Amino acid sequence: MITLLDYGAGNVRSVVNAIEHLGETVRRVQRPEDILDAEKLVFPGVGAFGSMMQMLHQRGFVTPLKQYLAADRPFLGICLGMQALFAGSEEAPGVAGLGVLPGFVRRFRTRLAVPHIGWNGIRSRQSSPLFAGLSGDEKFYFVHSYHVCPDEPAVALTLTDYGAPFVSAVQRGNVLGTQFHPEKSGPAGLRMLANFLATDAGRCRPQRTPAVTALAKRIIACLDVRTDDDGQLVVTKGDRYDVRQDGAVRNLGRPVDLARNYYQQGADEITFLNITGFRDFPLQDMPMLEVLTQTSREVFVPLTIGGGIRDFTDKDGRHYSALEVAGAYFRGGADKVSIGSDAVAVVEDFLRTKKATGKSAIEEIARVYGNQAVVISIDPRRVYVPSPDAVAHHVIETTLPGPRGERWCWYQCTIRGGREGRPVDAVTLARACEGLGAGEILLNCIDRDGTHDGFDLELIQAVKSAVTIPVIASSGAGCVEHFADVFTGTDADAALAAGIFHRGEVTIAAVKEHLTRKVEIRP
Ligand code: 1PR
Repeated sequence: MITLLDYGAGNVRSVVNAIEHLGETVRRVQRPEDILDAEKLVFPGVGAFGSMMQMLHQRGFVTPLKQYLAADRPFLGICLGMQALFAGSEEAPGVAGLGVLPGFVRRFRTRLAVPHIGWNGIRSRQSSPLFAGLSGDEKFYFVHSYHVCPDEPAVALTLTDYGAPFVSAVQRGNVLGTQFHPEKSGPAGLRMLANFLATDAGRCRPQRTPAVTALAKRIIACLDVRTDDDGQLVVTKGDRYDVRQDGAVRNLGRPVDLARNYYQQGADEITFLNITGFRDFPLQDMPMLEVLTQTSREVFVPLTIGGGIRDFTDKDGRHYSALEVAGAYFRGGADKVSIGSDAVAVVEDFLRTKKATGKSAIEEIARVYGNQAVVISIDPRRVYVPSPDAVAHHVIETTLPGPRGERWCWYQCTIRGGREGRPVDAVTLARACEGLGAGEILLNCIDRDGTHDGFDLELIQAVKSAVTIPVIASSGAGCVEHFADVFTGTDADAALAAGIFHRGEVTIAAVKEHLTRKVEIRP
């Protein structure tokens, strides 16, 4: 039996799912006494340092937690749950941490994008029960802006490099902590969790220690989901966003089955897009929540869900905020939500008024769940123009001339699944969304969607060079070489594909094999 310290701040479902998947039962701490009764305690910190400490105090958990830790009983802190062990954090000046380990939590000081998001490696500094069965080449999933700075170098269990080295796991006696999320780190993360759960794990070190670690480029499988004409929820796929063939919706398989398959093949992330979300009321769209709940029980990499994340008033006049819709998905097991049409409306307002309201879906969801939880899905279409100053949009010079030999184009944002073009370009949209608090851009391209012609490198580089947040290149992948092209020809952080994976033309494993030694990837 594992005791889970959940102070009610948010989604700890992934940790529960991972532990249950490993065959253990989980009991949640209800009363302070439950902490001292624990055989093994897992503390997945959620939210921000200040509110975490406040909630621990309010619920009377601080004193028993300090007693438990002082007695050197088995403890695994994850992310903020590890940071809590230290004296305090720059994230919450004046708020005391548990002070069990000497040192402080500091924000990254680097020119690289913060938060540090994605799969990075670890360099072991000492032996640990957590390392059984690990080779040392594994990567783990990180998402954080602050990292621990222990005063005693001896407590550093692993280091990771992001601009400079930082301590990515700690160990003192039976008290362990990881900055990364084992529950979201695929088989390597599950192995680490299983090592913590095991009663007889001996200490060892991985066979190899990399000289330096690096953030991996991610490979993402995207599942466009909708109901077919018989009312079944299916994975479909468009050709330039047209999902019908011979009048019927293409049916490429069942969402949970495909997601499980991609996880097993080594996908670094899975994205579900409810492609009719702009029409349907999302909170009544229970099958989509069910898909997510089921997937998160079997798939231990980050899950993103998009489609229909927006404010909504139902037929009885009850108003649901985008935050409530997103909250339902986070509780269902999502790590990020992706906002499409609503982001265009928000940016149009912002460009008109030159003011952020603080109330948009982007801002509200980022405030409550963190910037990293908000992805903006852009559906642009190329529009050729005769000269760079022909329109008041971000125009680029293209190597793919238009039908009249035009050498210039801009990328028009669309809404409602590409049905309606809006007077805003993809570069401006991405930049504005970053300013409003979005943590990542999912950059589709209607012209390339389903074509097998390769990614639109010009679009991707134009957007990537306008923002500091990660950009996911999407649309057009037709073969493994296209993934190498997008990573060598642009600064994209991740590449997403759909059709070639669903039709079995290319596997994720084949993509990774092709990229090995050309591009940093998660093995
Ligand atoms: O506007 O917030 O409700 O979100 C709707 C979401 O659904 C948006 O993210 C939008 O991109 C997506 N969507 C809407 N209609 C379609 C359609 O196809 N008719 N899908 C659609 C867009 C997603 C792409 C695709 C890549 C890769 N497809 O990510 O997966 O183009 O495909 P490929 O590898 O086969 O080329 P809202």
